[in-house]
Amino acid sequence: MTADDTRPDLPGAPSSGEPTVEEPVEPRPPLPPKPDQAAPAPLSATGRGPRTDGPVRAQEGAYLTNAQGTRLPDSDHSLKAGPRGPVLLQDHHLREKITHFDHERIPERVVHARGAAAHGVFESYGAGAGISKAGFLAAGAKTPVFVRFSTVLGSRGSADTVRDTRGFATKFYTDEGVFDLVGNNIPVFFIQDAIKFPDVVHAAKPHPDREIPQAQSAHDTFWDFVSLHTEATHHTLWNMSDRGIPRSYRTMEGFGIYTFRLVDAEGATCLVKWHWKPKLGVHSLTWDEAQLIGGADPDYHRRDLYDAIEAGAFPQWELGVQVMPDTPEQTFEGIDLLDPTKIVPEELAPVQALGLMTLHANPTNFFAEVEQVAFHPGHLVPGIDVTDDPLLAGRLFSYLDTQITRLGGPNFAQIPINRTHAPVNDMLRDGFHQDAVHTGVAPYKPNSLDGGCPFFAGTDERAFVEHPQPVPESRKVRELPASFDDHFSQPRLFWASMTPVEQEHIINAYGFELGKCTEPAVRERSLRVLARIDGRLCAEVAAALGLPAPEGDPADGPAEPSPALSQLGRSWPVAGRTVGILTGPDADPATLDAVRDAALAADLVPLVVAPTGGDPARVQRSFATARSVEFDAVLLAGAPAPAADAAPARDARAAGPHAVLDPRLALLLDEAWRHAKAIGGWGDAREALTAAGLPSDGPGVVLGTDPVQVLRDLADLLAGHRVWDRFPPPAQS
Ligand code: HDE
Repeated sequence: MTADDTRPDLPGAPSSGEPTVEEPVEPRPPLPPKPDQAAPAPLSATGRGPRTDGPVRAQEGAYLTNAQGTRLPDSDHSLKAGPRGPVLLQDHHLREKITHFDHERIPERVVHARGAAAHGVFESYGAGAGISKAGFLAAGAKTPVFVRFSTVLGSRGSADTVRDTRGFATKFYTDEGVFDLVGNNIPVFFIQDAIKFPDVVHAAKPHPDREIPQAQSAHDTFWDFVSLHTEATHHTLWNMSDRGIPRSYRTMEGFGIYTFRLVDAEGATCLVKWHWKPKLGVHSLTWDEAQLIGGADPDYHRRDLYDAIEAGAFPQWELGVQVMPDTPEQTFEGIDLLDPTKIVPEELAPVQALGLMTLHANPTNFFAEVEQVAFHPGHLVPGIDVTDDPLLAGRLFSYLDTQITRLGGPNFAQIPINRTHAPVNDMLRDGFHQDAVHTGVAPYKPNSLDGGCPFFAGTDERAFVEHPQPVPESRKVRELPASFDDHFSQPRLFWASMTPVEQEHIINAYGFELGKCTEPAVRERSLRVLARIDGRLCAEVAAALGLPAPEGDPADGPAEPSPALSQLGRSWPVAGRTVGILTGPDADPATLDAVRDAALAADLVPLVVAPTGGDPARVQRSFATARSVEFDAVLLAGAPAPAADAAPARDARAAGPHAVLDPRLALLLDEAWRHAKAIGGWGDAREALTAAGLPSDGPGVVLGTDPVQVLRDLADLLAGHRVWDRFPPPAQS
């Protein structure tokens, strides 16, 4: 391996160079980062300059050193008194190596511990310039961003595809300081006051005695809490919908949830809700897929994000706002804008696009960037202000507080990924891990010894000045506004907005989750909550649990649907969607090349599955490693016969009498069918489908003689995400 190694394009390769089979022993400079990677900008601990020659990265020179830069002759053997020991205490290299290792872990985030992130850029359309003076919303402004997606409940090592809310946190490195938009993929929250956050998290986390179950809400303590605390109903319903199991981070919407106040250059204000709209549309897994992936590829969402960026299929979202007038009541069309359990339907306030975010680079080092990034809803810039939402107020305290434990002190803003791109001139001093060398002798104000520096800025010098929002005359209370008591009108709206197949998924999700609860009282109480959402939902779930369905409240009126909430019925770009191409040993290489080229031309990701491995540039999966859940659609190049390793004793999926088709592929096709995925094929594909027990003329099956045309037809089906009419929902009684 040499510094100039250029290797053939090999998606997913862990290294930027091509490794040799023999251990390299000739000293050489470190390999460069991979082309899909970026790193934090080359800034000092206090903002702009002094710049280094490149991004902030470690590892210099050819020789192994200790932390002080002293070269080392050996790192494999402790210093001993003779080959059979004892080990000597004077081995300072051993002690340094082991001591550092002993302290490699930091506390994981108390929530949102499991995440993945990428670098990107936000380009403003200028449409927000009239309502906010924030510089990054000016026409044509380009702002670097770092985005971290996450699940909420699981530990750092938990599976990606669990049913849960997803975090969607964006750090904008603007010229006026860092702006963090710390949102979720669900536009409402479980609680209306931050003081309840420890309660909801304690209820949702694993049971404190046995510490199970991991990363999921399907257990007694969660349903005990949410059935008693009915303001959680709306968020819980979204979790039980397909939104709780996204297909990909790339196909998730993001929401700021809260109402924010935007301020323009003249001081005029409006109230807004933030939205991220994915260019690829909003798509989800099926529950069966999500569970299979949890075992087959627990890193599924991470891998999907990193692979897409590596392949150049850069994920994109439009940032938009719903704009509402800033009235003294802070309500809109009867909806209390300070209540974080309420949405404003898009039909009432359309989302106006302000700019486009593109994620174009993967992190270089997970710990340094993804683990150490510290978001905070209080990182605001001039032109963006908060409202009096009691949930948001608690968050403004919590995020700063939590980083002090998690990142080991108050100087976490100096960690490279957290460094602002605006010059810092603060009077914060000292503390653990102080990275800056401050000059001056007067870190206080007023002073004359540092010439009075630093000085206050006025609004004209782009200072962040809180909007002087009047505070109504009141008295001290521990209360919420009366309008916050409405816990059911919006869950009813959400349910009414779902198509029949989406409603089926919700029924199934509640049946599963409550079926996992042990306590009859918890199930019964939860059914009472469902009765307030919809009678049929409640009856179907009750039937699944073998319980009688309680009556709803006759006072609950019919809900006006918001069609924008449904994920179905539109057509979306297929960029970055995966197509598995199932091939046998005698597949025609020229045909495969043509299909693969056509797939790449359509921005699809073709993954060729062959009986065994081989050249990883041509074949990405073997029959032994492939599973249907990796693919959004499947192509059959004929009917691949059972491979030599199709033995049940070696691979349990190989059971079954299959003479025509490899049994692993029969299972793969069966799953693809079950998950309503498009299936195409040519040659003997019809025989293969018959051998797998599937109808070759069923919905979403395209067979033909021209493989490239079959691929195009498959892509058309994929634009609707799934073959939704493969399984019509049962007739409603
Ligand atoms: Fe968070 N939340 N949260 N949260 N949250 C954290 O901060 C908290 C809430 C969200 O990728 C923690 O750095 C309170 C709503 C995301 O690093 C912590 C309340 C929304 C992330 C915290 C909420 C979020 C966090 C844990 C109730 C959507 C991951 C580690 C008032 C708008 C950020 C950390 C990342 C993380 C507190 C509710 C989004 C403990 C007290 C609502 C995306 O500070």
